[in-house]
Parts: sequence; structure tokens; C-alpha cells
Amino acid sequence: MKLALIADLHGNMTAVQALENELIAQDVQRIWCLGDLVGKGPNSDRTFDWAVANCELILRGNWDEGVGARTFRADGFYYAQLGPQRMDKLMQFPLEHHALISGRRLRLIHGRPVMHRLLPVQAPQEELAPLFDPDFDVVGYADTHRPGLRTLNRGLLFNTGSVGNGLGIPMVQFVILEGAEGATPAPFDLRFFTLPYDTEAAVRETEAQHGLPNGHLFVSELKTGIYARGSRSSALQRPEHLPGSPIRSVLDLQLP
Ligand SMILES: [Mn+2]
Repeated sequence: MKLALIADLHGNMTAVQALENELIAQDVQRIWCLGDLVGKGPNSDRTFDWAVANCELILRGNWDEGVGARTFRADGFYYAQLGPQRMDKLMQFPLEHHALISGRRLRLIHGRPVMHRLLPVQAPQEELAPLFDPDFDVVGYADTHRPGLRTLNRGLLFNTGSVGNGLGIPMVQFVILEGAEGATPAPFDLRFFTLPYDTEAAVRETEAQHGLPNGHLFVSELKTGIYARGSRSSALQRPEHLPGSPIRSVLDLQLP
């Protein structure tokens, strides 16, 4: 079985089209999406529709939940772009999925909101180990927008990276898992892809969406792969969320 694990499309349909072409070239028919279809990028409606049409499984990420639950008034652009039917579906995606592949018990999540804060694969072992409870062998997630792999005492932890908002490497990032479905021990193979795509076209798409919240920061991330939203000043562009809640809680919930 050959299975693509993708995540963090974030409204970047130019990146998703490049992904689709590569999955066809790699003869991958099955796609599981670990969430964050929407927000940040220019075309949340189109990435949502692509995922629904092409993915066997879609998990709910922190951005899907933030938008779907109408957490932030500044996100009104996304509500209008998605429309009520897609908005309703966002909150119906499950938060996690379990599978048995090559005899390994696999747990898949987006990251947040199952994780209470953003955890890179380099996070302290004591924070990551509970993800393997009660008896998982492999945990796969996304959320950081950076691919990663780590062998913990509890098992294998991997991160798919991001399709539409790759950080560190500003390309389409995803994983192809090869294994045999079921309990029989067998090879379990992960391939980490970093796929170049037409980032200039993605920038043009973003700049054409007038009113996209923090569109200039998304353009900066597309061009450089350097996270642009971490500064206090960018957090303060959402002032209506700040009274009564520290800036840090806003960052924890919504970023990247
Ligand atoms: Mn994300």
C-alpha cells in the first residue's frame, strides 16, 4: 500500500496542483490529509474542495477549528470565502485517526488542538511521550510546517511538513508511506518529499485577494520560508481578540 500523508494546505491551490501532479507521477492513489485545509493563503474554498474530492481521510487542524468555530472576528474573510456549507463541515472532521500498518499501531493527528501547544519533533521527550499512550508504535502529525523524524523511546515520531506553507524549505512538503495493511510485521517506509513549485504564481494569487488577513505575511513566507507571524506587532494586528486574553494564548491557538 502506498499512501500520501499531506497537511497544511492553507488555501495555496498552486502548491496543491503541484502536489497532485507529483502524486500522479508517483502512482499514489490514496491520500490522507492531516488538516489545516484553510486560512492564511488565498484560496481556502478551492483547497477545501480539492481535499474533500481527493482525500479518503481529513482530520481537523487548529486553523480548521479556529475558522470553523468562528473564533477570531478578524477571520471574516475566510468565512465569506468558504460559505456556510463548507464552514459547517470544518467542525465535523475528526481530530485523529488510528491505523494498523505493517504490524505498527499508527496514530495520526494534526498537532493542535489535540496538542495543547505547538510541539516540534525536537520538543522535550517528556512532552512527546504521552502522544504514544496507551500503546502506539508510530505517531504522525503536522502543524509545525516543517518535516521531521525522530526515534523516541516509545517509538517513531514523524511530521509531514506543509503542502501550502512550507517553512524552512519553501516548497511543497509531504510524506509517502509504504507498508502492508494489517497486523503482520513488515517493512514500514516513509519518504519525505520537498517539491519545488511555482511560488511566484502563488504570490500573484495571494496579492490578487484584496482583504486577505495578513496576506503580506503569507507572501513573505512563500518567498522565504521564514515564519513571519511570530512577532508581537503581527499579533497586535488582531487587537479585537486581545482584551482579557494574553497575546500568547492567541499565538498558541492559531499559529502558524
Ligand atoms: Mn497549519
